[in-house]
Amino acid sequence: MKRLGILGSTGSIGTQTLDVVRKHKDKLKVELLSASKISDRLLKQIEEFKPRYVYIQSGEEIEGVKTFIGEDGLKEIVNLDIDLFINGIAGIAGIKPTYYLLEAGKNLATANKEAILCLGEISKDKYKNLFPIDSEHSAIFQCMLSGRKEDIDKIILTASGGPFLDLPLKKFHQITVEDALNHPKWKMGRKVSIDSATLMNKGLEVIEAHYLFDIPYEKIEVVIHPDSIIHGLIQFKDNSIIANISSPDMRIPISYAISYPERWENGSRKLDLTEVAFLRFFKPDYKKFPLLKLAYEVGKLGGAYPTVLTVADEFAVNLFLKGKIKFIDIHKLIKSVLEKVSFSSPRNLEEILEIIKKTEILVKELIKNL
Ligand code: MN3
Repeated sequence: MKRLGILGSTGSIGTQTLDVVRKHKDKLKVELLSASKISDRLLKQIEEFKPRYVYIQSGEEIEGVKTFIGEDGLKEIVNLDIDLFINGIAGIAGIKPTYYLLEAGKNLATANKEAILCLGEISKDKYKNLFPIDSEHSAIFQCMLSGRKEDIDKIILTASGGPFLDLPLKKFHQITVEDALNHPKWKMGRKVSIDSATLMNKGLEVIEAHYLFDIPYEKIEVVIHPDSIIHGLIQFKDNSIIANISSPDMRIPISYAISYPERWENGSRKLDLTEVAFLRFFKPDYKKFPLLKLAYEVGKLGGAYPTVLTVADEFAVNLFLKGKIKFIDIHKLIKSVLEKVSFSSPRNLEEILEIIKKTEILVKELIKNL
């Protein structure tokens, strides 16, 4: 039995992870469920999976189950007898859990790219204990199994292009929250859906790939692939390309992160290549999607900048989701934050948290001038 701890169990990644668990009750046991707070969905999950432990960021003890709460609880759960943690927390709230789990030497399957970016400068030595759930990085992880790292010519991350791939730039000022949440290919949470619409998601993934696989930015390429059938590719020095191909379904990378090196049935749809018929690839349009280009620049700067980018983006996306800023203001706001900050490279978690706090204060000031 593999004992699992699922962080963010009520979110998009968490519920799809539990879908995979339902199919393999003979091999998997949910030991810990975790969410930011108590909700009906969490209580239903506790009833169904009967975990030994529950962790919530805030709230009261839950009857009938050992409950860990808050920062102290977090430091305790990382030492529990759990074979694999799954981090499905959305956004920068995932930083501390990722940090403490890596410090405790735990196996961690993570979909939380924000934490990987913010902790990159201090924790990247420990990223070898990570199994990527992000579909592109799971793809690259799998492609890497067919060659030596030193023989990689470049890694290629594919992007669906999001809902506005064909929308002319002059109409971008009219984009509504509903338009932006309407992703054509993937079933995802709200933050990553907006990031996909701006292509910031792909920018974050470029930096994520740099830290996870220790590959220089010059060797990381993004290609728009609206069909979302190929998730990632590696071109080796002999010009042979290895690709990872499947229907777009997060249960595939989730189940692989859990079953590695085995491969398990996971409820996803089998891909019929004759149904796909043809595949399209384009270069990204940086005029329409300037955040992708900005992410490359930020990644190359390194130091505190990927953290600043992550925080500014999360803030800007939340403001857009609340209807407080326009879609095109997301880029404006992030860019002006990056122009204003100057931080030295963080050396520990405390310094990263300090950068986050100061960036949040700056964003709040800059919003007033939008
Ligand atoms: Mn992805």
